[in-house]
Amino acid sequence: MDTIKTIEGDLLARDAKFVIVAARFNDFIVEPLIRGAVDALKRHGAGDKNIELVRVPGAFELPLVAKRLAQSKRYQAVIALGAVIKGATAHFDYVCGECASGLSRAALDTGVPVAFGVLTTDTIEQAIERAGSKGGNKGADAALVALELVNLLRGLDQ
Ligand code: INI
Repeated sequence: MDTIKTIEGDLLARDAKFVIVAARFNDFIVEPLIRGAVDALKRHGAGDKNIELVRVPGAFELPLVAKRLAQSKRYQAVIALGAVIKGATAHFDYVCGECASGLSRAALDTGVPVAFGVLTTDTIEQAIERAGSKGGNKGADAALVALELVNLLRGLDQ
């Protein structure tokens, strides 16, 4: 493998601009995801002026707004954050399904990376674990994926 040309994105933010789009629903989980994403971007060199935050009501609304932000060409990547926690009805399945497929479509339709930092958990405990406790911070993970994709796409253009 050492002898073949390999293209990978590194984790240096350089001058890239990022926008976080975050759901207010389950904000006690989403706020730590936002903090994790911002912290990860800053620790990899992004300045305050290169990170913006947009809030939407719930995870179902993330795709529309993520797509609009991606289309704006103002950002090199969009980081979508939310928390969908299973309830007693099928609502969870509809919100998760539309959110995941819509975010994927936003990226494919625009060519701008859209990181999927939306927790989809059976319980509140599972969400807490993934929002900055023993399961790490999925907001930070999503931010680093966005950063890597920005640099990978730049590498593919060269
Ligand atoms: N939105 C979430 O972000 N998380 C949830 O857990 C959730 N649940 O369980 O209902 C949720 N629902 C709201 C949804 O995202 C929309 O905002 C709403 O349906 C209006 O379009």
